[in-house]
Amino acid sequence: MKDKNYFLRKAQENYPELKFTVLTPDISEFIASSGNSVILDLGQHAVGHFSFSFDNVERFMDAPVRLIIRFGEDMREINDDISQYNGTVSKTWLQEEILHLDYPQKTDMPRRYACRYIKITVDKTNFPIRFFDFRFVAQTSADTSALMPSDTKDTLLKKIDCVATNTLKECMQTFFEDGPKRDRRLWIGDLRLEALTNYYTFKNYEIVRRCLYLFAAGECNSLGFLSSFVFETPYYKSGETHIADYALLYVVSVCDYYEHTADISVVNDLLQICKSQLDSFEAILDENLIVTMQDGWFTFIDWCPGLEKLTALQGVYLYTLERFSEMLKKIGDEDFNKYSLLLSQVRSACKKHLYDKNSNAFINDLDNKQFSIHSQVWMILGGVICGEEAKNLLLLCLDNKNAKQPVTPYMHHYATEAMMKLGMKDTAVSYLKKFWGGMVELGADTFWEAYVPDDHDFSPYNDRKVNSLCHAWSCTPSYFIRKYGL
Ligand code: RAM
Repeated sequence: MKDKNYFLRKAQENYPELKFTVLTPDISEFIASSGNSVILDLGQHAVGHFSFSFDNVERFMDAPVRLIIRFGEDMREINDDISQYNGTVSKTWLQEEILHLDYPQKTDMPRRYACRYIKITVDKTNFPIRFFDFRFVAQTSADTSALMPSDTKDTLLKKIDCVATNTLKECMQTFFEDGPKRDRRLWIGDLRLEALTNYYTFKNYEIVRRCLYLFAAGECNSLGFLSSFVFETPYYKSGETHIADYALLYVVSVCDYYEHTADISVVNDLLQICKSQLDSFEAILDENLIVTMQDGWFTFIDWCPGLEKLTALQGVYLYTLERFSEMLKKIGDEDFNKYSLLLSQVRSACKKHLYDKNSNAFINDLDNKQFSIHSQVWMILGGVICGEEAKNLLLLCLDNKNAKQPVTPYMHHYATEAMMKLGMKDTAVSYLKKFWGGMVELGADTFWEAYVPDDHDFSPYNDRKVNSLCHAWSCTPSYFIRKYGL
């Protein structure tokens, strides 16, 4: 019987092995008095546990010491004043601890951190103390010894590829995390892009299976859509958020898995869930075959403020229907005709109801006449227009400063994918170099959750300090570079 227990058992069978590496920072010891601080540099982004020792110098400690230890993914996080925090997500994600230690000892800090820099501030000690034996035990389930270098000859692409694979490596823990600093959980949208990049890099199929099963075990909402995220610690719990586009992208993730493994047993386990996601979506189409927005869920698409999302969501639906029908055809499933017929009907409906013939673009009343890159990209990925017509529209919107712009590497991924789909390889390469290369120029050693070239303080959560600087969905340059031999 394929119930929650079955799926959780399968998820457990595919538990990936974590690999540990001991890192030592650039500084091996220092002596400090009250008010002194030191910044350790691990030389690379790392996810794991920190330990250190300290001892008396001349005078024997006669009172506890009070230390403030800050972990930063970059130097801005080390130097930020975190007493001023205005974010919409919990301040507790900021990585800082206050420790009181009663006597000289080796201290193993119990929590896991994501950082490159560690700042130790001695807030109070009665006498100078000496710190030494700094160790950071880094962990990942990615097997870096199995990673082949990319074949690209282009220096910037080579660099981008390294940063991208590093980002993926850091997010590969006991499942694909969205960000090892925040939210440290498994989200469908992130999973889809991590798995895709993983097929061309670390090739860890086990972790993909685990993630697919973890979602299958989750609870659907009243409309029938899967949870958009799951926790596994301290015990399994599927999230209460249901994102329409993520429910669809779960189906795409299963199709990707089949494309890269031909593993029919996993597909058979998950096929009914995939069908139910598409059928639940079909149930909320109006008489014109256009989706109707529902209470109790939200549509993601991108963190772009003020974005109207209906057209883009409809594009995700088409994209999913196409991928799913292709897979059903390959596996000889009897429902192939049903979904492929729906695909062509919905495509025609989108051209009729979402496209504006005067402006030759997907601008419509359902999205309050908003012109966005998001809508154009998803309608192209959904196959509503193609060839020269699609190329012209894509170039037009990319060039239009008034069009709503992507703010996450997630949405930039799908824009790049649209270019590749239309055979615009050169445009895609320049786009990729400009966007992801921009982060490299700013010193990124992992790619960020959000990046707006004109606004380095942009945050989806109203405070940059809580942005994740090593974020799963930004790892896809390695997918493009390796798949298309860039
Ligand atoms: C944030 C995370 C995650 C994303 C969701 C929608 O909480 O950044 O990566 O998938 O939003």
